[in-house]
Amino acid sequence: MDNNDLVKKVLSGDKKTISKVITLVDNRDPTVNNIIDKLYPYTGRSQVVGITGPLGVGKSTLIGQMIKSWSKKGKKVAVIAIDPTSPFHGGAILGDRIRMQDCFLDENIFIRSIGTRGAYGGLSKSTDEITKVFDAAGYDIVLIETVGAGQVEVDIAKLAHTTIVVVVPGLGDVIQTIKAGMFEIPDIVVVNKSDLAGADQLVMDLETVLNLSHKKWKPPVLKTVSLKNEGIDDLIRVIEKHWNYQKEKGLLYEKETNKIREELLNLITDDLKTKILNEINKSGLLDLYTKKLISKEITPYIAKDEIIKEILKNKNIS
Ligand SMILES: Nc1nc2c(ncn2[C@@H]2O[C@H](COP(=O)(O)OP(=O)(O)O)[C@@H](O)[C@H]2O)c(=O)[nH]1
Ligand SMILES: [Mg+2]
Repeated sequence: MDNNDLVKKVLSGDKKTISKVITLVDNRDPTVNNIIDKLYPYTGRSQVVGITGPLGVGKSTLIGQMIKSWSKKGKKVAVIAIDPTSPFHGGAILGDRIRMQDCFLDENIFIRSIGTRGAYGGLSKSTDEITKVFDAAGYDIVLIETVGAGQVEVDIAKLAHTTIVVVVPGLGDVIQTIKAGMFEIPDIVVVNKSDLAGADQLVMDLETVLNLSHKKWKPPVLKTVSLKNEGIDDLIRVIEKHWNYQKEKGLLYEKETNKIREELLNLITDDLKTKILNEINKSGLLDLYTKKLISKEITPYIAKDEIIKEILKNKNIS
């Protein structure tokens, strides 16, 4: 199958082909650039929702309920799980938790796990490109599950139109964490496992803290019990509300502009880096200057300047 056939099949929503293209993206196959370019004109319709939070707070369980609910409403939903421990991974672990098999058989739903190998930059690039594949294939919503941890969270918040942070009662000092740096990340905060003690207090504390945020949209705090499918419909309503809010205020356009500009810059700098490294390898200068450095014939910064000057001299880097 050539790229044109692949693209046609993705656009028609063919799950097998979508899966194949995602594998190409995940493996950073060189044909991907051309496929993404061909899909690009058909993107821009999906709502991208990031779901993040510590391991074990119930993100996957929550997502399992959300996608069932959406599917009943006729929405097409894709899930990208960037989580090595996600129950979406294999057959065996799925069984007793939630009947995820239902979801695999559901025409409206596509679940895909991707590895966390590679640098963060690489991870967010793959995630973004997989999102584009689902977007072009006609999925209304693309959910991205990540285990909350510093930079990944920030990257996903940049990618997503709506970012949901999931917390649970009794999990250390959630309030401090939110204050410390996650302040600007959530658009919605979910207190899952609200069947456990301390949920109401946590909701109140979170509301107090989040009210101090300078964001125009004050992140609502919602209680859920994902095991019992409680609070899910409210959550889905709020996600839709946030989408409409952003559209009405022109915030989607602003977000998209910033995102595209940053992506373009990343593509350029990645490519330039590769090309310059190739030039350096071809030139043999690295070996030469390493020797000079060892014999103290030269110093590091001067060596660096000389190599760059030499590489860029009369070079039409292409
Ligand atoms: N008590 C309680 N347990 C839950 C709830 N939601 C999920 N769990 C349990 O929490 C554990 C972790 O769930 P999982 O969805 O894998 O969490 P993730 O790591 O955030 O994706 C599982 O044993 C779930 O059954 C809930 O609402 N209440
Ligand atoms: Mg999970």
